[in-house]
Amino acid sequence: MSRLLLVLLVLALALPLTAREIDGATVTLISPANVTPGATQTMLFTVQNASSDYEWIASVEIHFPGGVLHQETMGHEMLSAPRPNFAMTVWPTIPTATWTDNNGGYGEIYSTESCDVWVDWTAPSPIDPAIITWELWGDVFGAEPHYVTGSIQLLVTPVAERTWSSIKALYR
Ligand SMILES: [Ca+2]
Ligand SMILES: [Ca+2]
Repeated sequence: MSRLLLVLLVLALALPLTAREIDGATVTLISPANVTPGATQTMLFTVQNASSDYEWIASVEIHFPGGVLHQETMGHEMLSAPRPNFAMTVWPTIPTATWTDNNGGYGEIYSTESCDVWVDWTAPSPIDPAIITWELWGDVFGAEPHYVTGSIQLLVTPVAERTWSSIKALYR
């Protein structure tokens, strides 16, 4: 085999390993640890970028299993003001919360960063199945994938019933 062919073969094998991004970017639920059916609680997530080819995250979309989302309480961490520049929207019928690149061009969460996002959620009662799904879009820089998805299984804890003995115990 000629040296040129060998070099081309090595390049062909190596490139797919180094140019696959935003593969590995994730959304993780930080709190609450348990979800109470019917209660309104602040859902706090971390969005973690993991791009090795400098692709930045442009949009975050989180789908909830029913219930009501409250757009007025949406927020996100500031990484390097005024970034990230996100438009925050709730789509009630799905229900879905979105943080979307508000100024076009490159994305808003750089390739080594993580960024907290949050929204208040009134959980349905009962909540079944209790699975949140998420989607992340990159700014389409370099190699695919520019879009990744995942899911989060929620722990659902019903409100404990107050018994007479448990109420009396508060006053002992
Ligand atoms: Ca942008
Ligand atoms: Ca890329």
